[in-house]
Amino acid sequence: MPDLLTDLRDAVGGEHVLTDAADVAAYATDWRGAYGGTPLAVVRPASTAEVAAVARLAHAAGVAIVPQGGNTGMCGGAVPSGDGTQIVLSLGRMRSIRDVDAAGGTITVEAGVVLADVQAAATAVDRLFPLSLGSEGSCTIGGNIATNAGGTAVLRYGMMRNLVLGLEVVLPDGRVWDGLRSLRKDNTGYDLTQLFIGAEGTLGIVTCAVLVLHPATPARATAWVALPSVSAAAALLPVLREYAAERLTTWELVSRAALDLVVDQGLQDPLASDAEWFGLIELAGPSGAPVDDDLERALGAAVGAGLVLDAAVAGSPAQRAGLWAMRERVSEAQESLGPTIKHDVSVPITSLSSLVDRLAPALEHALPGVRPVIFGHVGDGNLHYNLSRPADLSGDDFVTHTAALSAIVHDCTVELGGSISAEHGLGSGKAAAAAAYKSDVEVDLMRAIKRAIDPDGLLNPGKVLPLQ
Ligand code: FAD
Ligand code: 2HG
Ligand code: ZN
Repeated sequence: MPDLLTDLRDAVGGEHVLTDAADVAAYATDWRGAYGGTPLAVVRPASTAEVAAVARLAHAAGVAIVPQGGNTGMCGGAVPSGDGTQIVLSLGRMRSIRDVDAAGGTITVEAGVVLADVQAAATAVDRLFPLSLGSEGSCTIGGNIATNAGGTAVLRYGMMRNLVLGLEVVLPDGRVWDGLRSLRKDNTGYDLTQLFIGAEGTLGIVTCAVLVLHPATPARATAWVALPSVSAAAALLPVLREYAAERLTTWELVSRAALDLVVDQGLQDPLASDAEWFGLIELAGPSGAPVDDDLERALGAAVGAGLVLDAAVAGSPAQRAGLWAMRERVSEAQESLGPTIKHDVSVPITSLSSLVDRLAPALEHALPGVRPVIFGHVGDGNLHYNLSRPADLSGDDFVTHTAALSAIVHDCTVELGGSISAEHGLGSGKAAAAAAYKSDVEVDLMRAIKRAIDPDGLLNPGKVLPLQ
């Protein structure tokens, strides 16, 4: 493709079209090394006009584009195929915060802005951008929108789709849709903004977004609790809500196996408890909100009802950070056991304990010694039911069991009325499985939308929907 590469260099500048193996390596493989390929080139445009020019050129040449933000995704959505035919389009140079409107409660940011930078810009004007993920230091707003990211404050603020008012999107043929509106009400037909959210770069390339800012919540109260069971974790949610109402922002679960992993990494166990289940609770509110009292009363009621065995309440910002680390470091700590087979499932919260009770024996039967490392967003009914290899099995041998083990987890989840991807999306890794669980009608509708917007199938092919 010498002509295309020349044209791309003319469009974005020669130094921003990477083709050397060493230069493209970081863009070719995901952060875990679980998914990867070989790009034709990595192109790094700096503006919406440059993104549009790249899309036009690729469209004319019949070359596919894979949008990429921070490359922290879990399902291989941001990496190219292995045949050297696809362009990775990195939004990493589009890092401008175009506008902050504290009075109107909005912030307008380009797609490559890192989530933590948006949070900091909101804090600087005494507001809150509430999306909160363990990867917030490197994931981007474009990636958060494309995956409809969740995280640890969904209970109070919803998922990313609840935090987006307007979008600017480059379409597969290079046209630009300017939907950068900051309206709270707009019933003028199909909601295109929501269509692009969660589409994982298969319908358009997000270049800019208007996001919602919330009031700042400087008052925070945080506890780490030991629990008798998963059903107690589920039963605790209405108790916490009764005492904290909308001040409850976080209710997260950590299993014993997950706790042991972070303790092995040098973190200090906040409770010397031999319980099998633990949790992180956070309440937040405006300055002066009685979050400490609310938390104390909620924990008192929970202990009285036998739902909490023991609790440690953070007495300082450092202690709070220590409690949060027990939850946020699990994902990274599990990598120390070798390759992880990840599952990101959700079920109605009242079915969580059935899910856990059914899966343990079924997985042990399928692969004796397999180690579940379970954690996640229990308040949202969302568990990361991750698996590590049996001690006597190599990582390479372990991953050959992926299809069989994932089928057990996913079948059980679907039987309980759940979803096989709660917050991470489908990428290439789960596209076929999701299609198999959906009805023909649902898959037909999804394919019709894809064909209408990307008739040549040039935007992130094979992601979300399997290739036909
Ligand atoms: P990428 O990985 O680069 O891309 C993800 C998908 O979005 C790909 O399909 C890509 O093609 C598409 N895409 C990226 N940018 C654009 C764009 N501008 N336009 C169109 N498509 C685009 N996720 C959660 O939901 N909740 C969590 O709690 C959470 N915790 C995490 C913790 C850790 C330690 C890690 C490593 C990851 C975690 N994630 C979590 C997953 C991940 O961080 C999110 O999916 C995040 O939203 C991805 O952002 P990114 O910029 O890295 O996107
Ligand atoms: C989290 O909640 C992330 O920590 C990562 O969604 C989950 O590593 C995982 O499977
Ligand atoms: Zn998560």
